[in-house]
Amino acid sequence: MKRLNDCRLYVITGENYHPGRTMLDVMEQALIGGADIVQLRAKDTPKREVLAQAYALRELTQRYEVPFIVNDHLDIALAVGADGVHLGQDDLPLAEARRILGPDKIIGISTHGIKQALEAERGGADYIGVGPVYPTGTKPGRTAVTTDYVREAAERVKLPFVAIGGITLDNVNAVLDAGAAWICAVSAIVGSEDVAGACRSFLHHIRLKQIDS
Ligand code: 3NM
Repeated sequence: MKRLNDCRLYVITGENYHPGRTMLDVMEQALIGGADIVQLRAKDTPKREVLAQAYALRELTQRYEVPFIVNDHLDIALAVGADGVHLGQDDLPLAEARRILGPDKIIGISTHGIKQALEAERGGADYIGVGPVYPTGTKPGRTAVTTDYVREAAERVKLPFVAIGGITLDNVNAVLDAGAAWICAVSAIVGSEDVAGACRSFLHHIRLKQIDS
């Protein structure tokens, strides 16, 4: 199910939800709001807990028929039958991940500049992340790549790419104007009081831009 060209809104699990909400509640609301690909990212969570969350999200995403990606943990992705993995620049190299996962699983790679993007493309990634577009507390300590890199990716990268990092309803239009067709947001969605509504609003902006161009 590699339908990445059609993806518009990628929602990743966060560490901070609106008070009183569980991860599963929030992700279900995101799916109701139209998230069309979901990633489990749990950097500071014990692995057995990540595994349990992955089983639960696998079941949920199957019900909504959207691809399910696991950040970093190939073993967990394989164990739960996820659709793929997302890897950072310091995680397992792409070639090794491909050897383990085979040709059918989705592999996404975080990139922070055009050199990394072209390398991931040559190496057989299925999509790349382009970011962080703006400074973000979700991935602190990384220099923002700004919409300049989004523009460069739109011009030079043939793979589907998702713009990520500090994207909110206030700045998403600038990211779309720079050429992104696919947007990822964590805090602006999972931290919202109305998660489904936040997703609908993002999708509204994305669709308006598509109609425009
Ligand atoms: N990866 P928020 S930025 C998980 O640039 C992640 O590769 C990034 O969260 C990258 O929408 C990021 O809350 C954080 O800024 C995205």
